[in-house]
Amino acid sequence: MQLQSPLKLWVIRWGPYPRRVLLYLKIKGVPNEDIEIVNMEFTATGGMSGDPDKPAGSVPMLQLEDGSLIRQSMGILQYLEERFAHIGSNMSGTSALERAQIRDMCSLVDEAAAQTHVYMSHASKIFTRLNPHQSKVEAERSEALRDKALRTLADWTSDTRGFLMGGENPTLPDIVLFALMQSYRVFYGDDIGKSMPRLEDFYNKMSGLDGTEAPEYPAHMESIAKQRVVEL
Ligand SMILES: N[C@@H](CCC(=O)N[C@@H](CS)C(=O)NCC(=O)O)C(=O)O
Repeated sequence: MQLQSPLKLWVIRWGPYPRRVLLYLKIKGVPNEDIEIVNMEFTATGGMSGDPDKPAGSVPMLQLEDGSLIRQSMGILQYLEERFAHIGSNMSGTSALERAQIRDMCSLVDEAAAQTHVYMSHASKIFTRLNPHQSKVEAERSEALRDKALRTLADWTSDTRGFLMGGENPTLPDIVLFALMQSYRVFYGDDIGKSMPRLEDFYNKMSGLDGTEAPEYPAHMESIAKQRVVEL
């Protein structure tokens, strides 16, 4: 008899948001058999292929045993933290204060991630077809807003080194910030966080952990992603 996986997770392995969840599963040490991972890919027209049964919407997307869906990476991470509370180290905080601080940091990383996406949608050649109105002004504006959020995070954590909460183990903001920085540094060739020593120190610390190696990016997309729109 074939055993059914209890949880189903749709991802694009190299996408910055699905990377959050895949990194989490690796670092947390969730056994492979506890979660079925379904790989999707972008199509040339910006859609997704790989599983015709995937419900509409972005990835990552998590489906529970009863068919319920969790559709946002932060919701998924929060759910997995409760579901796998018995595995690995706690990553969501062990007191009201820690949980609030971790949430604060994740919100700030989400702000930085949204601005980074807007920035790249104006700056990288990979978005020229999807965004025919690429603009130097908009690129610079969103890059500045991204850096403001990242600098705030660096300031909040200036009295710690390594992981953002300063402890022995990574927590959720480490996972989401690293997924963002690694994706944009490696896939887009961007220098995100390079001028901020606190974040550079964080990035080096995370890079030393097992399971944080960069994923394989589709080569034909990576070379276009690294090209900047001429007039920028
Ligand atoms: N806020 C969402 C963002 C997810 C997202 O934008 N995922 C990208 C892949 S990295 C995607 O699925 N894009 C295609 C779409 O939105 O249909 C989250 O945190 O999960």
